[in-house]
Amino acid sequence: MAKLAVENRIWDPAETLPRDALRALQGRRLAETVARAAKVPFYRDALARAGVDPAGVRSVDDVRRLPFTVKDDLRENYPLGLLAVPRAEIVRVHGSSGTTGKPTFVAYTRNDLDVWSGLVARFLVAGGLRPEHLVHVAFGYGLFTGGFGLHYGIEKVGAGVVPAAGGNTPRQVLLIRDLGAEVLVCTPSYALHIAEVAKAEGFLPGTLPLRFGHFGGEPWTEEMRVEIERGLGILAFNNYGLSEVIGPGVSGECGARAGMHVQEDHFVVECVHPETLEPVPDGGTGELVFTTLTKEALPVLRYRTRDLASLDRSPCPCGRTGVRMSRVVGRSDDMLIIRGVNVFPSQVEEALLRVEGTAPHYLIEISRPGTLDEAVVKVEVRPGDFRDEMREMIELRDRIDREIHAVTGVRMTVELVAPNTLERSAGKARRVFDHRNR
Ligand code: DLL
Repeated sequence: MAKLAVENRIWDPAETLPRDALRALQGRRLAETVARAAKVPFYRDALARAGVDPAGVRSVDDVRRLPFTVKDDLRENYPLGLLAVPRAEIVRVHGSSGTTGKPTFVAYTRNDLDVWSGLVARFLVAGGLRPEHLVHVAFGYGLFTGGFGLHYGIEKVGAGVVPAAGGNTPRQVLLIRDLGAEVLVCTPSYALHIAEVAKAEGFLPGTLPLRFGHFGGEPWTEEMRVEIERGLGILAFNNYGLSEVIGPGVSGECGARAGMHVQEDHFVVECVHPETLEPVPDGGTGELVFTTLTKEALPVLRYRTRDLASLDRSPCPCGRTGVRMSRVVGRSDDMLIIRGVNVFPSQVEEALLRVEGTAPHYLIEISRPGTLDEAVVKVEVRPGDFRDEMREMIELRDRIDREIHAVTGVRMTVELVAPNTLERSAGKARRVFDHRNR
């Protein structure tokens, strides 16, 4: 069995519920959730179509009879059509990228926020956070659930927060050093970048006050963990979540760092084959599907995450009983995460369609030359619009640049190419080349 890297403290006794008690609790909460969801016209219809009588849902095994929810369902019910409470009960709204220009929104009641901060507190404490620590949060604060989600979890533990938000890395290093933060919270790629900048500023690994790091929001590897730990002289922990389900806090690592415990008293997790939607046996890789058990404002039934991972139900030395999910090893759709921001190729296409003079031929190349992602969009100019004049071409490029930024929230390098120069494919066009070595 894996050794624990930190002293094993448990924030909430519910994390160690025996499996049979946990299943019973899940069954009760699932019945409540389905009853609540049935008040939403979208779910009322979906349940009726699936032949599910909400009153007949009793055990957690009934989850398999429920209809699936996908990101487009949220989009089609834009902005908040899946709300299960009166609008007046909303105390917070967050959002994430949709497959096109519009984001998908999620909402929280007072109780949802309380549950959420408790879930974040659990994984932070499992990974070494103590009330006496100061935590440097370098996630964006805004519609993204990372900044505020972690912020309130840290406060719940009673630790201090430095809400640094993203950007200006030398200043981040200065704040960490001068305020003496023991814990760093951000995306794993940004942690690597902070390590790189700290080194360039003359800090030897381990000379910053940092001791622990909690990273998530994008995929990363064990190799990256080793690099971050060496570069910053810390222990690094992985945590996972998605806005549609709640945000960060769906699962997180304990001191064993052998998978992320899913907070099963609040979410039912399934691992299914992405095409047949049939269950994948434990240990096999499939798409994770979550059903919320306690969310009031926006309960979701069988949300298809598109994240590919596996589940491990073997006992953990930390005593937590929640099933462990592996790292996310891929996606069953084409969503990209560029510098922590979720981006769909269809968004880039939508931006290009807004600009006259571009042909529908483009490709996106993503790489990580240093520690940060870089995206280059190559766009073919339509034959009639191809000019020798530099000024016009620069204007066109700048317009595309602005539209892509407006739709995706990410700055990409736009390269205009001459008509008919991008390779045509006989079948499905390959638009994305991801050279990042994850
Ligand atoms: O990224 C929530 C979050 C914020 C989690 C901060 C952890 C820390 P979304 O913006 O909705 O929410 O993006 C969700 O990000 O479906 C995964 O593809 C990816 N993702 C999140 N955490 C991890 C992780 C937040 N630890 C999408 N490893 C998810 C791999 C992750 N991928």
